[in-house]
Amino acid sequence: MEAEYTDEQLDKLGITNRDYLSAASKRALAWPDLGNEWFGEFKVYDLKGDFAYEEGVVRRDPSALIRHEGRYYCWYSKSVGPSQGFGGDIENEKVFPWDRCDIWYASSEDGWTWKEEGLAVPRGPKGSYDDRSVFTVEILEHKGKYYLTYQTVKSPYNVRVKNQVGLSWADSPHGPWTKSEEPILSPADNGIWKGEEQNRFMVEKKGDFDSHKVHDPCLMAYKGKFYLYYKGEQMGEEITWGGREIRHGVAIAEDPLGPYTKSLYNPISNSGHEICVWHRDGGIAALITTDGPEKNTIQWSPDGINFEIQSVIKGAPHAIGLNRTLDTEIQGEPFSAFEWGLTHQYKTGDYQYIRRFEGKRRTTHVAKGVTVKK
Ligand code: AAL
Repeated sequence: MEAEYTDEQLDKLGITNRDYLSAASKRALAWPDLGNEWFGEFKVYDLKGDFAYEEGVVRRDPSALIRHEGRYYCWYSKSVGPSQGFGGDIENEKVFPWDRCDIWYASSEDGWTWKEEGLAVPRGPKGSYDDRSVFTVEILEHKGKYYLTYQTVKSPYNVRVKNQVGLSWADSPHGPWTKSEEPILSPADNGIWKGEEQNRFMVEKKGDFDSHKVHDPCLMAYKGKFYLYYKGEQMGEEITWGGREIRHGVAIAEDPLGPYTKSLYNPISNSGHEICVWHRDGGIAALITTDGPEKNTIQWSPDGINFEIQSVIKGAPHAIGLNRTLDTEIQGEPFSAFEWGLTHQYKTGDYQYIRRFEGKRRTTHVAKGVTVKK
């Protein structure tokens, strides 16, 4: 049976003739009736002090911002020197800018000039699960305690190495940090590599969406529990019609220290990259960037699990550290969660630095010199 469309629907979409609907018009008519509240654009700026670009140093993947005793705080991955990739002596070289990282932190009074406070969480001793790199950190402040979740790699950092997630906690943003003895999250164990060669595309079986790596952890207190959002990478990853196969999952715990159980609904996105999630209207909102057919969308779920697209944006700064001090859970327009925060940018393939983004809802498209009455 043909669907019935109203004249208003056709008029809004500018469709000429209801008897001659193109495939595109049929798709447009099936779209949900979404407003413009989640649509906006971003600008990115250089920062001052210790977040100004520094030759020879990698600072990347900034955490969310929290405020403590009148200052903003941010955690990030820090390493030094160039990366050599996988071609050489991986035992002694650095394969990626995020290899051989430790977690450092910085503070700022105004969000523009940053002071590096020092090391927060170092790599573990030789033989431990995090002996090679600790990186891509997020912060949760909950009931006067502080929780850092981050990626971990154990040596040797070869192409097929599995990445896990670690946790450290403290009573103050300044530490001292207590590390979990074991990782709190690991890749699914149901993929099977093909052959012995260090090749991540050769598999007998791909396994779950997170069979190779669990990345970009972000811990949220939600509905009396702890939701650990993360990015999965799959063994035998392919390039699809939407680009890389990257999806997000969530693991839930009763206590911030765990144990974390992966949701049976995983994966909870079919696209994305770095996790960027925030509380909104009793649910969880997510920015989905970089990879997959639904990249460059903002999505929202009423339950932290079932996400629907709310807007399609031009793109967004990468690896966003949201500003958790903004009161955007129920206040203001949804896009106001992006009023300002931190991101990183590639200066070169070897070196990244932390910058500031500002995001603004966009409602008009006008020529220079034209004023629009709102
Ligand atoms: C980022 C993140 C993770 C990856 C690497 C560093 O974009 O997805 O953190 O491991 O790249």
